[in-house]
Amino acid sequence: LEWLYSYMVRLRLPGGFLTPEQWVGLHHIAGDHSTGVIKITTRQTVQLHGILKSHVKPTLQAFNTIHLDAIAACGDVNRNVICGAHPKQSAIHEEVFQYAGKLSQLALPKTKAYYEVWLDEKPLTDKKQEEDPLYQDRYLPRKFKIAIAIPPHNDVDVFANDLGLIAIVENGKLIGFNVAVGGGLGTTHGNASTYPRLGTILGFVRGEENTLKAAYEVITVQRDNGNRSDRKLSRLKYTVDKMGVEAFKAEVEKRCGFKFEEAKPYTFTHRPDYYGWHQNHEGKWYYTVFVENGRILDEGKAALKTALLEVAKTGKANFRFTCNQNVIISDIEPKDKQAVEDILQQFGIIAHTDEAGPIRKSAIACVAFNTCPLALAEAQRYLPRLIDKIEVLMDKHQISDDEISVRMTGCPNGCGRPYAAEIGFVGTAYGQYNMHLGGDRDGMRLNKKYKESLDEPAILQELDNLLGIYSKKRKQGETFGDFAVREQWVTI
Ligand code: SRM
Ligand code: SF4
Repeated sequence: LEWLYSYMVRLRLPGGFLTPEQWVGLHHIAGDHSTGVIKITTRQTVQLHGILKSHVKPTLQAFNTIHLDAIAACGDVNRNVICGAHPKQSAIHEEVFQYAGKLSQLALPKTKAYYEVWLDEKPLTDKKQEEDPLYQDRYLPRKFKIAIAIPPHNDVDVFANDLGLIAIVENGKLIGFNVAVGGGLGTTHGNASTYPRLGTILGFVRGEENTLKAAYEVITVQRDNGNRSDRKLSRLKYTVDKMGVEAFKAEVEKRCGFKFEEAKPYTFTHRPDYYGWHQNHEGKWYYTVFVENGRILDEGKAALKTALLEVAKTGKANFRFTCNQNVIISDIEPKDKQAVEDILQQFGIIAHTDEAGPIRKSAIACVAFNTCPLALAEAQRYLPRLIDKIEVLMDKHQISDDEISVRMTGCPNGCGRPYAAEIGFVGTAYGQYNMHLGGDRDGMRLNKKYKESLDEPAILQELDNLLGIYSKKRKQGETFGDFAVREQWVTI
């Protein structure tokens, strides 16, 4: 007898896209091998939990039959490449989605071990085929993350990534990207040398060839200069700060053989998802479903999992995950819209999405208990209940329409990006959270710690007071995060 080990499988899904056939497959694989809950992550993909050891191989083999894999979804490599998810945003969405695929491919490890171990492929006889010019014999010092944002929407939280690309569109054409480096959020309680950091823009790169080259060389500079002796200090953010932004940029430019142009102007005005029905430039329809903390299951009045399966079975829609842990039922022809709407009505999805309040819809929580081994406090199992109580306070102070961003994690690693929220809760112990304030609404400014290790009564007391002052004293259009800074509740 051995321990009853159980595992989590996370898919590599650049740009977060699934066909209806893949959705049906995912649904059944989740049912056959895991807890059954399909969990959308903050990086636009899905995880399945509770996969018993003997089910890991069948799970990966089943995913392979629907052309999905879990390669490099974890580890000291480039992770799932994320991009703006809302196809209604602009005609360039498809182009940016292609970039996500190309970047994922560019930075995919060359080893065929996944195929040999899980898919029973014969080991390569010519090991030269596995030579890896990017990862060589050492991989990266640490995980590496790439995001592509399409202004004005920052649904990917572009500055929280090691490499952030901001799409620049001129006369309706994608001409290139502003390149930001050194974003990353993980910290360690009690280790003052760790810190969250937003990416710094190095400049603009034009065209596909230069963009891919720049991305590749940012990774090689990290590979060759990142800290390999202390994993707490090994992300690109520390490399950039150790080398200095100008020296880092010069090294990337030297390896690229070209210089960055001056960064182009851009503006972000929105970060949460655009819920409900929207039509894109081609006339196709999209419905963004609210999935609280990314957990797809049949619960309460909304049979989310069944509804999405029924939609997939019609073959009339694709699926796109968002970095806000939601799913967009996408690419629906006008003639098919009613059929999808009927299914969503039947299973309570439209009511579920419409009835959730703005603060709930813009909130994020990480997994935390009971599967995350690093959790110190609850997050996705607790935030919905805390929001019930925050909503009562918002009602009391007549600000229930306010989309204040609230994010919670069960530890300081930052998986729900709490440091980039207007109100961030970071778990310190069971039932206790550091409260952070002063981030902006669009992911351009980090928050700061306001109070330490608060339990629920203390959180609600603080919020009652702060929301009351905000409601009375804010200027027209002023957000809670901006107000917190103006009031000097934290010093930014
Ligand atoms: Fe994360 C580790 C879950 C996005 C920073 N993260 C973990 C692990 C794998 C725990 C572990 O190492 O054993 C968590 C698995 C929990 C579970 O039971 O499933 C975990 N991270 C998640 C997800 C599922 C949270 C969610 O609820 O959506 C997200 C999966 C993303 C994906 O699909 O790839 C997730 N993690 C993030 C993000 C947000 C982002 O990337 O936009 C961050 C902050 C950004 C960053 O990387 O700086 C993040 N996760 C971490 C860290 C801290 C890294 C650091 O630099 O210090 C760890 C711990 C580590 O790597 O040692 C971590
Ligand atoms: Fe686990 Fe911490 Fe990440 Fe939450 S933030 S999923 S508790 S590692």
